[in-house]
Amino acid sequence: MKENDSSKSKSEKQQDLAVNKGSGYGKRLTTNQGVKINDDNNTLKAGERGPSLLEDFIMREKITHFDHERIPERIVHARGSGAHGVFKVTNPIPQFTKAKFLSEMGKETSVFVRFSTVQGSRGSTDMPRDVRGFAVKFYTEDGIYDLVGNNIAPFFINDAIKFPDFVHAVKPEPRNEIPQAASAHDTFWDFVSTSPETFHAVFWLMSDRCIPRSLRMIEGFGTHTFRFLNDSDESFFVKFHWKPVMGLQSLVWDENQKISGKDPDFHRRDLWDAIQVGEFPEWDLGVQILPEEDEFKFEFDLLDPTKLIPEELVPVQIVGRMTLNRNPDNFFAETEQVAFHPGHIVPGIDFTNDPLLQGRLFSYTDTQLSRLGGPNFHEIPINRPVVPVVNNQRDGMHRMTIDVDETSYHPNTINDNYPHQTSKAEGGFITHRERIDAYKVRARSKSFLDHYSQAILFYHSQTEIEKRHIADAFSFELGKVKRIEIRRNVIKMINQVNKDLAVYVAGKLGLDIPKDIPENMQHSPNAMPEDYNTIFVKPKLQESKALSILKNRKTDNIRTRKIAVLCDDGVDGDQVDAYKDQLNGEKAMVRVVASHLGTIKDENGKEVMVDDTDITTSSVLFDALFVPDGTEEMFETMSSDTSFKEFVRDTYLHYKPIAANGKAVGFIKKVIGEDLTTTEGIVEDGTVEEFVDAVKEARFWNR
Ligand code: HDE
Repeated sequence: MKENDSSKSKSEKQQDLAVNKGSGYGKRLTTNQGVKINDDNNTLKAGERGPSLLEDFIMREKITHFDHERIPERIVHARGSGAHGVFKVTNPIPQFTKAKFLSEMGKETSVFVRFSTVQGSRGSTDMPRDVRGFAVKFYTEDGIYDLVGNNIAPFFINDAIKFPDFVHAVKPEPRNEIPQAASAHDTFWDFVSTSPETFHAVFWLMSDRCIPRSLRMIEGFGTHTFRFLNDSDESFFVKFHWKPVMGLQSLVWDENQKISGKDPDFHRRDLWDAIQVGEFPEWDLGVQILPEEDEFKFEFDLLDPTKLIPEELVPVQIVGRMTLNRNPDNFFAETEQVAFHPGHIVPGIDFTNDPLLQGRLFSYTDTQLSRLGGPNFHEIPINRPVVPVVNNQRDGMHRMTIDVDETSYHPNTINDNYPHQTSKAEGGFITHRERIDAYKVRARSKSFLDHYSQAILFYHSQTEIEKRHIADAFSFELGKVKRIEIRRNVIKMINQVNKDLAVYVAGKLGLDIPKDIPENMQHSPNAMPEDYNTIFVKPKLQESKALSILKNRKTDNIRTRKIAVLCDDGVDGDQVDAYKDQLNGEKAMVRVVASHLGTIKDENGKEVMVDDTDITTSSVLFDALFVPDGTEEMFETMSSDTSFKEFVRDTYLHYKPIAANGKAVGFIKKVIGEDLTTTEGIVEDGTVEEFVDAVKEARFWNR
């Protein structure tokens, strides 16, 4: 519970207290029928050692309920973490939309957000290389609005009918259900190699964006082009963006894999802990707005969800800020039962004909019917709008509402025609009037067939370090693919994007170096393994700065950065205290790591509290390391312990800041050994301020 949250009313605080104690606090155990239970520990038996009796309604009720505790997990995005918060308008945009939650300065709307991975099961690791779902439910005064997006801008396919194929390909393989939560296997890359429309999103997947440091440090994208409608019925195209106030940060792949073993709940825990200590994660909601008449202005199609609109072409305007300030009270009731749907829109927002979006509009209600067991999932507390729900829908599985009206149809005379419709002027929902004059066809627009131009733009917008990471990611993923033909085909596709990258990855896979594509054949179907029904467009824009993480780094503070103080008996306790005080003052999270729990004795015999041991934690769970000075004996002990040494080495090899004082300088240099290529990012006998500056930098890539 947040003690520092002064914005809470007394009754909210009392409610918090009750929640903390639990709803059963101070009460008696009963059955589901309200009968007080006398013995909850023993089954009714014929004699103490005799058979159990069928008539034991208490035991049978308890076990029956337990047997049905699980509901089907989500088909995709099964692994997720949620949080409550508030969205506040900072720059209202009534000129573009009449949606009330966006058009009044300072207006606050409650939200619930669920972040997720895509591929793995509900119990899978938080740490696959994977897209993160970023779904936001706004409880607006006009009803529920759901913005169900991802942390990557493009999607993998551009027609809904391909979604089951895409998901089957990326999920564990059907015969042995291997691998869990990983795209590094044959069926995924087989799909990629036969569906080049995936390739732009694949580049995002291979980039550092899909191994984030924290869910608090990811961007969100609505992906599709939506519509805004203002009070005068003018329509604008809009793309939604969430920009994390903390900036974007990622892990390195080796570190990411190790975290997956050391703490598979790493992201869930990080989000929970930050909110719990009052370090509330924040995002700005941005919109790219395009007038109707500009629909055909670009070399790509706005309706194609495998494309983004570069921010250089249409800038992102910030509308408001979302702050996540409360952890769920119950994971199942809220995070598991929340039901998002891109079709939950409010007046002022509307759809476009993006064929992926159109398919989603069918899918999300349909999936809740089997996942949440019937048509009344909107009555589950987390899904309820904050405005009254009044209509003639009745009954069905798990109906909570007790309808008392004489009629359940419209129009009627018996109930004076209530509930009745709402006029447009009074805020009734009106669909945008769009003229459609076309043949009914099963086809895809030719404007959707450019599969490479934005993959090229994305790759060219990265720094050299990020390009290296993409190259290594392709090498890892394709290296796990068993069928050589699939690897070869993907190399040919990479060659369409960048020759050097294709050469590097081919080298790692032991494949022939791809041939130069002659100038006049570049971006030509003839260079491809077969005709993929692709058109080749050379991107006009060479670079978009917004696409790189490192070009947009934020280095202004070290809030919530996790810092390990590695030491043991004999440490300089005053140094530990001084660093802890100052780093905690900067709102970093400092933990003392030693060889045993409890306390260690400093060189003067004073006790120092230990938070973790070198075997309960690991350097990969920290952002930076401080090794204080200490006695010769302390460094002898630490030098003879493999896990202490691994701690120091991994911190260095994962490019993270290190501060070392006194004898610790020699210790860390000896431990890092011949891998010590530069002392960049190592603060030797420096001040705490110098260390804080290094922690702000986060990584020192020149090592
Ligand atoms: Fe989803 N998607 N999706 N999706 N999606 C689901 O709905 C689906 C797509 C996204 O935290 C499911 O309630 C189809 C794009 C998120 O609860 C399901 C298509 C984007 C979440 C479904 C797409 C997303 C889902 C599974 C192609 C980003 C998790 C459980 C036509 C812009 C929401 C559920 C949460 C969940 C279907 C494509 C994001 C099966 C058919 C594009 C963040 O209905």
